[in-house]
This record gives sequence, structure tokens and C-alpha cells, in this order.
Amino acid sequence: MNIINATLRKTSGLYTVRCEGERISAITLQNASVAAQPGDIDAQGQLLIAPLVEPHIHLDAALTAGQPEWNQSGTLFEGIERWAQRKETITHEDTKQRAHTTIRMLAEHGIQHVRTHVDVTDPTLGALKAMLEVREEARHLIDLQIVAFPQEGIESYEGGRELMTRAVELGADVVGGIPHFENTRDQGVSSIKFLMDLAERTGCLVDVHCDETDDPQSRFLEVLAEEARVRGMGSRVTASHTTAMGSYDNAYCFKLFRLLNMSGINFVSCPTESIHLQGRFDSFPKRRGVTRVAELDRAGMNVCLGQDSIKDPWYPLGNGNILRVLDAGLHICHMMGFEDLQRCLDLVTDNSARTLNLGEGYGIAEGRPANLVILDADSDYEAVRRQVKARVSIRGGKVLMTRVPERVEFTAA
Ligand code: 17E
Ligand code: FE2
Repeated sequence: MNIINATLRKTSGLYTVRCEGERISAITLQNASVAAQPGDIDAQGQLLIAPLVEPHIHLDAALTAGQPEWNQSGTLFEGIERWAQRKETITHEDTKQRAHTTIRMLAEHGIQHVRTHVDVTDPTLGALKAMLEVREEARHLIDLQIVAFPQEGIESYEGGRELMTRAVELGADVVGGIPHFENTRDQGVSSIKFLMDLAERTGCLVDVHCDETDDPQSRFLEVLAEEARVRGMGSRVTASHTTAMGSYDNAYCFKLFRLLNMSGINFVSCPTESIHLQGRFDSFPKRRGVTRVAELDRAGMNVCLGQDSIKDPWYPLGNGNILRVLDAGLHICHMMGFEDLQRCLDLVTDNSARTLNLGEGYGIAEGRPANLVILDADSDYEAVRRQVKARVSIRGGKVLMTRVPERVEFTAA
């Protein structure tokens, strides 16, 4: 199969990308626009990109907002309370069905790689067992990484350490954590040591909900970064949210950034989620409650954006469209300068792929998997400005999804 007349990011000219079997076999610069042969896919000068990536979502909680009660305060803490109520009634089939429905929403938007945090603070590990099945059943649509996520704590939840260990034995890919939610600062620190040991021993990746609060005293990021640095695990470790960094003073942050850089860890920000959940204990002026996305990026660190929630106890909106989160994120993080707009898709493609350690399993290059998406725009800037949709999604060298563009007709005056 050939995809012809494709614009590739960060280059000029039109390209033909040839796929053989499940792999990309050749990428050639065309002299001019070419006519389609039978079987070709004509990108018509639009962007051909590696798939969009969802680096941070909670599929086990998706589509449960208001069940049994709505989060009225809009805080993270009420979200955790509401989820604990809903958690009592989850079943294997309920979890699987909501996860599959949500995965289709993601796939429809050109996403083919997903990292989901699954709550393992449940003595039965019910959601985890359901998600392990979903990971296999949804392979034709997405690659799924499962994080063993201790929503109610590792040290503060009865049997928390055993549940984490068991989750990894059952097949979780990534070790999670929630140090800012542990009962004491010491427990937060020991939870990080525990989870880093577990990951190092088992070869798992690490992705910690870290300092998801406006409390400027929440400083677990330095602990995570130092553990990653000392163990040489930085590229395999991710700090999600780190919203407290939006409230750290600059003197502390200056010192912190040196460590972050040395550690080489990755960052995920969920700007729509954070602008909604944070700032809730402020009157005015009200903090934005997001981490320093632009500053991390400028300092050469790897930062990407995630949706976090789709209609769950923490966040009532969301629809699978990661470009909506990119749009909001560029606003919220003050990243609408010309240079940022030219390369903004990095935040939802290449940077996220690096966070997920996809390596040579991702990207438009000869020999890599033929996973490709055509967007209805010829640049990053236009893609985000017009909030375009994925027109074609190709997976393993086969067309997975096509979208018929909408047509608008005005009635003549
Ligand atoms: N759990 C959590 O601790 N934080 C979040 N943002 C979500 C779930 C969605
Ligand atoms: Fe999260």
C-alpha cells in the first residue's frame, strides 16, 4: 500500500510512504503531486503523522460521572470519595464495557497508543483483571499499557504493598503511585522507594501521580527524580500532573530543575483536568493549578499532554479528542507563540511516545510499524487551530478507520 502526496512534519515537499505487510518499507520525496494508482491512499497534501498518543487516562473510571453522586466541590479529594462509592459496585463486565467504549472514542480520534492507570486499591483487583483482558481484546485498535495505580495509597491503604506486587505479577506494565495522598510525608517518601524497588526488580516502567495538589509543600517530585537518577532509570520514569510545581517559588524551582534535568525523567500534564480540579481552595487571585509545561520544555525536558478523564468522578467532560486537550493546554500553559504553534503536535505525539518508551515501535521511518494517521490539515498550527479530525487511521499496514468529512451548506440569500 502507498500513501501518496503526504506532507510530513518538520520537512517540506510531498512524500510517498510505502507500507509492506505491517511495516513501513520506503519513504520517498516526490518531485510533484502524483496521481493515485488503484490501492493508493491519497493524502492530498495533508499531514501524515505517527498516531496520536494518550499517555494518561483512567479507563476503569471512564463514563461513571454522577454514579451514584456527582462531584459537587470539583476537588480531587471529592473525586476520590465519589470513585470509592462507585468502586463498590463495579463488575468485570461493567469495567470491560466502559473501557471498550472509551477506547473506541480514542481510536476514532487517531489515537493508537494508550497508557491507562487502573485502581488497584481493591482487595479483589477486579478492575485490573478486567483491563488485562481489554488489553488483548482491543489490540486491533490500540496498544495498551496498564499502570498499577494505588488510588487510595500504597502505605495508607490496608495491604497496599501486596496489592501493588500482585498487580505486577498479574501483568501490569507500569508501576504507579500517589505520594501526595498518603497520610504522612514519610509515607509518601517510603511509597516512592517501595514502588521504585518494585519497578527495578520486575523491569516495569514507572508513572507516578506526583504532587497533584496546589500545596507548595508537596515535594515528592524531588524524591522521585532522585530515586530515578541514582538508579539510572530516568527515561523509564514519568511524573504525572506535578501541579504543585505551579505553586513552587522560583528559587526552589531553580534548584529542582537541575535535578530534574540530571534525572532524565518524563512529564505528563493534563491541563483540562488540572484547571478544573486545582485552584479549588483559592478565592482570588486564583491559581491555574498546572505544572510548568513551557518551562520544562524550554529546559530540554520531555513533557507531553494527556486527557486523564472521560466523564468520570473527577471530570465530567471529555470525548477522546486529544487535540481538544492540546488546544486548552496551549492556552493554559501560555504556549501560543509562533514557534510553539509550529511544533505543538510534539506534545501529543513524539513526546508522549518517548514517555511511553515506544522506541522504534513508533514514528515514520523505514522498518517501523505501519501505524499512521492522516489529519485534515497541512501543518501543526492549522491542525490545532481548526481542531481537525483524523481522516484516515492506518494500523499494521491496514486501514483501521476512515472519516467522511462534514459538509456545510449555506442557504442562498
Ligand atoms: N485519580 C487521581 O488521583 N487523579 C486524577 N486526576 C484522576 C484520578 C482522574
Ligand atoms: Fe490521573
